[in-house]
Amino acid sequence: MTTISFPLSSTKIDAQVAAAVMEGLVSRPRWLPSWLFYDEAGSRLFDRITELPEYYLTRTERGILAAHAEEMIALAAGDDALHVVELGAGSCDKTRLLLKAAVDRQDTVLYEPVDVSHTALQVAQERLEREIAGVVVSPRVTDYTRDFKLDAAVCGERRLVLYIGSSIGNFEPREARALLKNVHAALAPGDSLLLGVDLVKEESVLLPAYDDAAGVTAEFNRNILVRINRELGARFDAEGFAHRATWNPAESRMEIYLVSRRAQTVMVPSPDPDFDLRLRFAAGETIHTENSYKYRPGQAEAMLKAAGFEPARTWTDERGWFAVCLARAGTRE
Ligand code: AVI
Repeated sequence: MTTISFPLSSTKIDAQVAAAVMEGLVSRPRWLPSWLFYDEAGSRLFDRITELPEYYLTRTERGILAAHAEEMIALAAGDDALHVVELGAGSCDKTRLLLKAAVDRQDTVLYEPVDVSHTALQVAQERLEREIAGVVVSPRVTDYTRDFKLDAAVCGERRLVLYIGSSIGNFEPREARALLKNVHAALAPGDSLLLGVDLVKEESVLLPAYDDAAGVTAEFNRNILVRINRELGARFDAEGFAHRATWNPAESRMEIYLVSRRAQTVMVPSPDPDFDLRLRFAAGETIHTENSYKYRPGQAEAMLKAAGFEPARTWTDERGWFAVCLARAGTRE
């Protein structure tokens, strides 16, 4: 393993990663932000998760979109042309269903995926332009969780923002409200948001979805330590941490942890060697890496209302496991 020390490679080190790690790992209880999962290896592992038999979310949402894409697009477009914006580069698979329905109505559709990852955007652009004639992809590299703005609306056009995949569930309720408010502020009357949320269900379904038999989610979780080793020169033994997923009914969320299998000390270098971190983990001590909130029926709509949207329609699957909500950013005069 190449060990990177701060002074030698400071230009390469993402200050945000360093700050997040330093803050979270010295806190008690210890934690790491879940965005750290998504380096290249983590994004690939997440793609594998979406295909696992236990991970019902992607499959269920795709079923809802497949059944109702035309209606969703028709409601969002009204009599205007639709311009589709997606937060996150998106799984082309699900987005394709909506873009296909839009192209069937209006021949050409402008699709603007917004993501921090230039690579993810490039992949989405190549795939979608190749696979759906009439889709013009205009990628935007931005961290939409910090800064979300859109160009002024064109006359005769309505924007539809897609925030699907239950990504909103990885934000704390306060952060989720703030994010939705920002999206609302960027939209004009007549524009809409399509939001995918995972719903509360039996623990016997939730637990395996976040702790699969093949161990892919465990690898995804441990990859956060592999990333910290690579990017910050830390010395985590990733296998020295077990994966744990628990359902917290009081908070209505799945919680994901890394659990130290033994007492161990881990070195994390700092820019000044005098301040290198020596993290002492007791056997059984945890690092909280993710929350995944599950909503009760009606809760997502209430959150959308609180952010200024007018919920228009919600679609669910037969089992009531997942919901896709369409909400308007006000009515056009
Ligand atoms: C990306 N996000 C919606 C996933 C979820 O279900 O919360 C991330 C994930 N974590 C573990 N498995 C999947």
